[in-house]
Amino acid sequence: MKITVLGCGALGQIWLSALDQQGHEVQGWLRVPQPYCSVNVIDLDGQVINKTYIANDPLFLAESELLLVTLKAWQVSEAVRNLQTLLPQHCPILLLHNGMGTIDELKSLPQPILQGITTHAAKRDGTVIIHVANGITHIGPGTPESASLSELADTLHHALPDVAWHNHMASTSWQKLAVNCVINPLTVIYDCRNGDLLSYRDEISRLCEEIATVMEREGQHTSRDSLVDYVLAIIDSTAANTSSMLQDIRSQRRTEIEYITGYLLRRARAQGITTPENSRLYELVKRKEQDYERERI
Ligand code: KPL
Repeated sequence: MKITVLGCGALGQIWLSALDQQGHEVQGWLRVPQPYCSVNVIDLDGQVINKTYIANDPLFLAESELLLVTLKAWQVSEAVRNLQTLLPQHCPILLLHNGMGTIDELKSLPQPILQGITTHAAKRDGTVIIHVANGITHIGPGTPESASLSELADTLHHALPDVAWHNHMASTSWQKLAVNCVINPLTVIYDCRNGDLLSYRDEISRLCEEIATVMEREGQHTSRDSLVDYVLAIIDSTAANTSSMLQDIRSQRRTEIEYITGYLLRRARAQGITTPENSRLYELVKRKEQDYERERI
């Protein structure tokens, strides 16, 4: 397949090299236009992959059979809209990021949109991307036109396993949102690794209670206790991780809070539910973000 990967950060580089190794024709697309992009990845076996791919080629884009978007949630809408007119109308757009809300922003586009969530973990060490943990990528339809694209899961699975297709992504997306609403802001507030959150069980429980209430109203069958169990299991399996939000805060980058807790709060407001614990964390993360954004002005 001919595939354009929009966003050449850690996840983008891992996908570019995996798809290339599987024999797909790939190009990267960068915000600052340049004709080449470099991939510098240490894979799970410790093998170093150092390659250069073409980038930002509009002709390649016009022939692409998949646009894989690995940008941060807050970058997605604008970047995809900028490319949309160059992209064939039948070319699926697969969004792979934390949080929810981007599908609502893009659903008027003619291209079929797919939603994806991944548990692969990667970290940047200087100019090198280290693929630290294997994971599962869940994909499924984000708009009705993409419901028939399940074979894409097989194609992607051969490049970077595991990839699972879900006809209904809402349940998977909400579960992941719940995890990110708890782990990401708490690691920022306590400036700690995921595993250290085991000391804050009461807070986790209060957050999950609010999240479960919103999810139930959104038609997701869940409970505080099942969410707590799920979140604790993820804390345990990612104990050594520095959450993506804490990495963003430490590097003074914009976080995905608007698409994680922000999305939860918008749904809660629409349902007339109050969420004081989640609102408090939202405000605290926003304040940290604003502190360094103000310094830049
Ligand atoms: O998705 C994650 C993130 O850091 O964004 C978790 C699951 C919390 C793992 O670190």
